[in-house]
Amino acid sequence: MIKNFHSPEDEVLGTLDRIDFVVVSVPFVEPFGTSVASWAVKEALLLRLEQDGFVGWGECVADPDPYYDGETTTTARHLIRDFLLKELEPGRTLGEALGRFRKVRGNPMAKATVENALLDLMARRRGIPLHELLGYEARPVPSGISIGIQESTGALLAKVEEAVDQGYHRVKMKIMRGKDVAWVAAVRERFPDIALMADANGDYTLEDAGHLKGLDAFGLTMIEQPLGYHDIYQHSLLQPQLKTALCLDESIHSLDDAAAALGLGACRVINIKQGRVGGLLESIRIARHCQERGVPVWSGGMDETGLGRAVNIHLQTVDNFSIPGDTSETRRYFREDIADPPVVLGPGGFIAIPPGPGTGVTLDPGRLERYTLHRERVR
Ligand code: OSB
Ligand code: MG
Repeated sequence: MIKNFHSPEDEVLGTLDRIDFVVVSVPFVEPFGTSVASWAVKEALLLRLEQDGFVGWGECVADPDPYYDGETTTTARHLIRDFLLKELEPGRTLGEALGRFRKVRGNPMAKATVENALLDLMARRRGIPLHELLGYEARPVPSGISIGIQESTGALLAKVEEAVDQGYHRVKMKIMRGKDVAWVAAVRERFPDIALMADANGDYTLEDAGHLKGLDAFGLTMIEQPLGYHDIYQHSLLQPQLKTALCLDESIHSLDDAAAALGLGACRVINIKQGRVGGLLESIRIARHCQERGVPVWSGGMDETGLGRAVNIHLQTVDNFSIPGDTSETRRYFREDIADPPVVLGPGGFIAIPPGPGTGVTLDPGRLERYTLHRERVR
């Protein structure tokens, strides 16, 4: 924590001169699949806020479909345009404005988009990096890779080998019914010492507890979201039956959810996707709550473009982000991304914080134009 820092929540909002939505569709190098769905392109809603010649951007983590979470790029655009932007009255502090978002039920991804863009704008106005605006010192960020569902164990092993050779600090493999215990066993046999974890994206039920116990043999750092995508209670019944730590992803939308999960003993780790929990400030509150209870957190990813990826990197300067997250190199996802600089693994497999004010990334106008599906000027 930086000493004597001035909380962005106390900053008074001015008039936004211009507000735009840009929906982009950027092709992935290869499709990314979970137990639920597979995505061949990254479609993302971007929010652009302009004030006094400064520009702040926010990337919404919602997909165009409701296959990870109920929010979509379209519902987020509706919520932002028709309900959230009007709370940004000049003269209110950021904290007050975000407090007003509370009356809009749910929709944390839409809320995070606005918050992210405002914080980027504020940091750029002050000429400081986003992590400094949040109150945290720069530090190298550990890397982690999330490998989607593969066609065969051979294909999976090739992907894991590539990740290990590149120096990733931990490997996450997606699992699903029919591609689980034997697949984890195959990876563990070939790579006995790597930090390895499995993410089921909610593919199992409590009745599978006996089967999931089979994963205890492989020294996984954790199993992510084995049960229902909104569930906390059943995870609290599963956790005591397993040696391996459970980690919740989809079930955590707020500090209240995180507190319920810890209170019930539903998990021993939390994956914080800042977009899924309503933004960076709520993420920090969750990280603190977990830290006070000895529970580590890590930063998840939503296959973001370079913009959202940079936000996740800044977030990982916050205390208690003590486990490598899902932050991997840009070139895994995109042949051509809309933002510069790309994320690359530096010495020791660490990732540097993009230098400069705000998120530290800039959007390339030509590439942004090329991948734009839709533009809407709100003001
Ligand atoms: O469950 O963490 C997940 C991607 C899309 C939707 C859900 C998830 C993921 C990932 C990829 O695991 C994380 C990333 O590489 O950004
Ligand atoms: Mg997950």
